[in-house]
Amino acid sequence: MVSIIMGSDSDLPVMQKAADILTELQVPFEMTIVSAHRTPDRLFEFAKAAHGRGIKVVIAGAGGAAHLPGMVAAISPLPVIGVPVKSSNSIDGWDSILSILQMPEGVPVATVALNAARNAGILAAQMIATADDQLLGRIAAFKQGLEATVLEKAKRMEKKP
Ligand code: RP5
Repeated sequence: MVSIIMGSDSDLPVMQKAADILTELQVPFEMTIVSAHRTPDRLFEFAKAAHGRGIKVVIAGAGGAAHLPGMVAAISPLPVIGVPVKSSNSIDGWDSILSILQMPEGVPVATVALNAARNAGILAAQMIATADDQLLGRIAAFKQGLEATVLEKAKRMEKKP
């Protein structure tokens, strides 16, 4: 249902976090490398075919001059969530953030924070959940878990002298 793609295997330590939360929320996904610059034909093939294969959302991560999410959004009718990656060729991460974020009108990319692949996974699950009540329930439970964790931490902090 979700396709996680990234420009290089060096993006995997960041992008794995999207896969982990999708696994936790029981959302089926695939994961592979598609490089806008090094495999442009593969990019076109992927983006043209993804919706026809039943993919509903694309999560695309890349670093530096990060053109992958924007190019997928240019070609595919699917929603694209972009993950800016602070890679070895990033100056400070801003290059990747701005390359993914500053899309022209008509071609949106839902850009998450730097390295925030976990949030990309959550957002993708939320998109899928608009047509899946059981998944919506799991996401609601996940959010309750976040609340419970913070309240527990607050209790512990308040106990300290
Ligand atoms: C980008 O260049 C990739 O998404 C990656 O973040 C970065 C570096 O790639 P490698 O040189 O490590 O393969 O296109």
